Amino acid sequence: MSNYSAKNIVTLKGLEAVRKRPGMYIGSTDVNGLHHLVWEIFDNSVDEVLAGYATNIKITLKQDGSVVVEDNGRGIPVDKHANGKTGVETVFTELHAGGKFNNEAYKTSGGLHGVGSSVVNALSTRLDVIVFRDKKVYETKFENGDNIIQPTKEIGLSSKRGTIVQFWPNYSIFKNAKLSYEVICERLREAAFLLSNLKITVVDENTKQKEEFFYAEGIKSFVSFVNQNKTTISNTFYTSQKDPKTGIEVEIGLQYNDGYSETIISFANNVKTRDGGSHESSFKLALTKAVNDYAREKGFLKSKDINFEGSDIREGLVAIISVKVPEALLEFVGQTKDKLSTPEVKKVVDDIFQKYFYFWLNENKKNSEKILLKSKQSKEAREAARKARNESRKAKDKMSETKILSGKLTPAQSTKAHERELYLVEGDSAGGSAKLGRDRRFQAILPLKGKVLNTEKARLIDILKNEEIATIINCINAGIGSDFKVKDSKYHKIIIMTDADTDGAHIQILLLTFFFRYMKPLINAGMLYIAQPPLFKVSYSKNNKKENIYFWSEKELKQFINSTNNKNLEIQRYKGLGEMNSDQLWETTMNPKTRTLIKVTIEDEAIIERRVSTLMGDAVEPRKEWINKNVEFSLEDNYEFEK
Ligand code: TSJ
Repeated sequence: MSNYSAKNIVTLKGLEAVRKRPGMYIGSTDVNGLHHLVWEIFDNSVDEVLAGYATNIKITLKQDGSVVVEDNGRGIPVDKHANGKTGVETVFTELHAGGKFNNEAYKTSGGLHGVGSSVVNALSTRLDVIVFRDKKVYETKFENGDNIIQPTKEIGLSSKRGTIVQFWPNYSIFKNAKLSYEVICERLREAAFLLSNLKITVVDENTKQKEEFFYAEGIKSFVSFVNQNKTTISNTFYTSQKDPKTGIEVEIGLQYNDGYSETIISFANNVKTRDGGSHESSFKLALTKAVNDYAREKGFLKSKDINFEGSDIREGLVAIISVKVPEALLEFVGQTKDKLSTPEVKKVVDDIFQKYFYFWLNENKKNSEKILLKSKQSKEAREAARKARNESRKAKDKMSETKILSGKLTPAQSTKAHERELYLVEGDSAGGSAKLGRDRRFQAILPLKGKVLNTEKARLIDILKNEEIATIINCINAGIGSDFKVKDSKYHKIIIMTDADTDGAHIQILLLTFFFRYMKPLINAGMLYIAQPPLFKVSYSKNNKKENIYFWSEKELKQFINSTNNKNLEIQRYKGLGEMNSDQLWETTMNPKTRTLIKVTIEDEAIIERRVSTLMGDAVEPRKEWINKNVEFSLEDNYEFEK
């Protein structure tokens, strides 16, 4: 570790540039951008952990909307530099003043992280720093970024070490955004899995919640966490190795459950690689090779049998892959720099994983037997599903497509997929209103009768037999599962429209489960939406004319009632879409000019994976209970899948 010095600090632009175009630095000014501020500060403490000087990090959400991040590291340097500023002042007022503030061997961040603490300062109305260092306590305060209202000064003595940063996000930049304790916990829990010697505490003073994350077994604990509510069929395989030639470190944990989905979560230098990359693809190939080799060696696959495909071996797999790549070799690609492209990683992962996993298979006979059996069943199911699909394709060729869908889909007139929207509507009566109310030029309606199949506990072959699901697949016409091609989708928006009640939420969850499992690229492309029908209608007379006004939450309704002098209000609470006539449905829920749609996004794969399997794998009761507890039937401008 070299010493901190002013030479390493490069000044590029003033903080004004950040305030002018915040999105350039933190991605957006919505709730994600707001959370970026927290990650940015937190990552600096993580660097201190990686450098070997800190073991604890604590994050506190204060009642006034500010955030406190503290660690027990060496404390940000407070000595003065050539520019006349102290270390702390430099860090927070000069853009890209990072230099040697980052761990030299490993860049901890890719993508949007690592833009610098000064960006956080630029986007905060206030920021206070307290440094405990060399038995002294130093304080520095900033206002609106550049304005140093309290230059670094000694304020006392202490034997403690560490840094405390408190910042007040500028909420006039992050309009309406609110920090989420849950989102912060999810991200920090993940950090604790990746850094097994780190203890992270999260406190929310608004709700008096508190959580501590410490996982001595790191990635092994991560695997157990994802599998927590599932029935596992193997022990956890775990290895952590370093390749001496390249300096690349590989850590892999995996365990099988009795389900059918695969969850692979990968990281490069502690940054999640959502789009995978060389470490993930190499892992998959190595897994396929190891299992096939083992199956041949043990005579489980005979010479006449063809090999398992990779997907056969990945049913029910939970795997976490973490690689650490020396900065000189580190390369990311893709629009969001979420994909590792370092080619050297391939051989290293392949060599290490194949070798150690093959050992493990040999040493854990009971586990390997189950894995082989499961792979065999997957292979058979895959072959059967292919057959069924071919048959249904043949059947479809015989009948005209319109005939299959007759009486179900009401198509749109436009021939251009990018203009078309598909409404999946709960129930026939609402479907009728939607048909009458829609704009026939670009909106298609598919009414869903009764309950949608729970796709979590079924194999693809049975899912294809389900009429509702088969119709949806047919309408979208872009394949399913590994065959799904988002570019072939016949619609650019798929909109789920259900009643705002428990049953509606249930249907939503079943549909989301289906899309999550079998058409994930559609969600990733931002093409899946949830319609928001209003909860209340208020009618009143104005100049002898009857007027209707709609509300999406009780709060809005109450505000309106309190603000109006009109005493003759007729309030109706909508219990379902069926209570609206077609005009009302168009006006409130379907007209692109006036409607509110919620885009479905996948925020955190591990959490969703766990939640989907917990909720969907179990009986109906826990699911209903969860919906009642967690689904709020009100307007949300940033709905996430897990909501
Ligand atoms: F960057 C930041 F200001 F946002 C921030 C930095 C926020 C928080 C909560 C903690 C930190 C931070 C920085 N914790 N620990 C450090 N360590 C250093 O900056 C440091 C200390 C000593 C030396 C040295 O060479 O003596 C070098 C560094 C980088």
